[in-house]
Order: sequence, then structure tokens, then C-alpha cells
Amino acid sequence: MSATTLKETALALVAPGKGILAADESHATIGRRFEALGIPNSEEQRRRYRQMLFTTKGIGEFISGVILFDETIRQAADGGRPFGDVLAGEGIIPGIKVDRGAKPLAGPPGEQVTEGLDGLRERLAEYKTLGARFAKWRAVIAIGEDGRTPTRLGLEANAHALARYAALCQEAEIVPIVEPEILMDGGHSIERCFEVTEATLHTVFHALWEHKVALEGLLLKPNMVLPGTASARQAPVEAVAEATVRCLLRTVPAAVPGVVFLSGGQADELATAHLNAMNRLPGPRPWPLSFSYARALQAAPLRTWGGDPARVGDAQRAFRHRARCNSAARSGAYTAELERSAA
Ligand code: 5MM
Repeated sequence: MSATTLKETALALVAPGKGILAADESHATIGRRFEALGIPNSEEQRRRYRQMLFTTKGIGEFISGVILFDETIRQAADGGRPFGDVLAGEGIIPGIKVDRGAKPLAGPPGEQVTEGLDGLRERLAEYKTLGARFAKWRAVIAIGEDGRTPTRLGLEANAHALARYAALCQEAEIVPIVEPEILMDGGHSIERCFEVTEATLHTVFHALWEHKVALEGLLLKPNMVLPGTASARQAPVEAVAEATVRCLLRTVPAAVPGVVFLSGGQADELATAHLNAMNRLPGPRPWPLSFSYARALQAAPLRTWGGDPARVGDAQRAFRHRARCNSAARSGAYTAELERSAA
């Protein structure tokens, strides 16, 4: 694979009308989602849940790629076909989460840094043999109530790790998704989220440049610019869309082939509405705006499935509906009628 192929893969992941399903929850994260519904967090239940998602008929019309967890890329559907092959058969590109989670940053209290660089070159080589063509690494940035965090040290530590990860991915001819997530937790304003997102993205792109990462061969997975969940001043959909696009225009180079948002805990319909509103703003914009949602795509099908094999069909319908709505949001064509059409 050459630099051209990295770019082609990145562009395929943001093809018109398509976005990414993040299904890369670690055991602890999927366990929290299962626990809320009384589903046992066993390897077999995780396999059955992912099988329900990946075997949804026609899902390749809306989903370009799926981010898998280490366990999942080694699992197979009933009958023994590896999940990577199941996805590729639907025209969906398999990807892999390669970070090993955010851990407390030694030094200033209240900040985290993502681990997983040791042995990453070898792990990427193995994931490639398992069919992965893109990867994901998530940095977690919290906005402190005291106005002091994130610190420059925290931003630089995370940007440095993201850049080293991205460089190793490109060396392995795997497209890196670079995900610096500003958490929604807290009482901060939308303006403070803007300020922190802007500083974070500037720091990340500077580190990518220092590490000689080709911007043409990566995707950015940012948060939207939102007030904290505990803020008394929530923002209308149009204000979130405007602030998010303004922030990206200031910070994301035009060479980047695409932006794929995380949903971050937003209600699923709201995450769709925000993406839709961004794509309705007057352009031109240098990059397509798409999605790489976990919760905003999975909440409805997971609730519907509930661990019951008899509800797989209903759960797949719920998943297809959310995927279709987000696909429409890619071109600003999501409407209340489309949302209701599932009923
Ligand atoms: C921010 O989380 C990513 C996007 O998910 P949402 O759309 O729900 O915000 C997601 O890919 C996340 O990185 C995975 O779920 C893995 O999380 P953990 O915490 O298990 O590494």
C-alpha cells in the first residue's frame, strides 16, 4: 500500500452517504452498557451482540467502516466466518482500536494520557494480517471546573502519543483515525468547549507535523463543540453546528480527507441533528463532515436486542434506521419525517 492507497482508504471511509460504526468498546465499557440492561458480559454475549450489528442486511449502504476491539477482530459469526470477512463481504472496511485506554497522567492531578505505544508496531503488523485497514486511538481531555485544566502539559502529552501512533500506523500502511475527545462532563459553557477544542486541535496538528504524519492519509475524529452536560445554558442545534464548524475551520488543515465526529454521550437523535445542521451550513468546507458514532448508533439496537435471540431482527431494524438517519445527515437531508419513518 502506498501513500495514495492510504488516501484512497481514508476517502472510502468518508464516501458520500456513509459513516463509521465504532464498535470497539473495551470489556469494561461494553460491560457497563450490558449491565444497564441486565445482559451478562460474557465473551459469547459480546460475540452475539456484535454479530447482530455486523450481519444487518444492507448496512453497507450507510456504513463504510467498523472499528473493532481486539477480541472482536478474532471472533467469527455463526458458521465460522471471521467478522472481518463478514464486514468486507458487505463492502465495509474493518478497523481496529489500538489504544490501551486513558490512565492518570503523572504530575498535575486531574488529567489523563492514553497508553498503548509499547509494542504497537508489532500489534499493527498482526492486525493487518487480520484484515484491519484503519485504526483508532482516543485521547481523553477533561475540562476542569477550576478553569486550570486541561494544562498545556496534558495537551502536549496526549498530542505526542496521538502523533506517534499515527506515524506507526502509516508506516504499517494502516489509516490512523486521530481522536482527541474533549469530554462533555461538567458545567462548562460552549465558549469554554470551543476554546479547549481549538487549543487541542492546534496542538494535535502541530505534533502530527513534527512526527511527519501525512495529513492526506488520516481521518480526524473530534468532539462537537457543546456546553457541558451540567451547564444550565444548553445550546440550540444551529449554535452547536456553527461553533463546531468555525472551530474546525480555524484548526484542521485542508489536506485532511475527512472529519468523523464521535457522539460523546449525546442522545442519538441529537447527534444526528447536529451533524445534519453542520452539513446544511453554507460552504465551502475543505473536508466532508461524517460520523464515527458508538453510542448514537448502538443505543437503540442494544436496547431492543437486550440479549434476547428472538429480538435480533427488531434490533437490526433499529440499527439500520439510525444508520440511515445519519447517512441522510451527511448531506443535510435528515428530517423529522425520516426519523419517524421507523415507526
Ligand atoms: C468517544 O468514544 C468513541 C466514540 O463513541 P461515542 O460515539 O459513543 O462517543 C468510541 O469509539 C470509544 O472510543 C469506544 O467505545 C471505546 O471506548 P473505551 O473507553 O472502552 O476504550
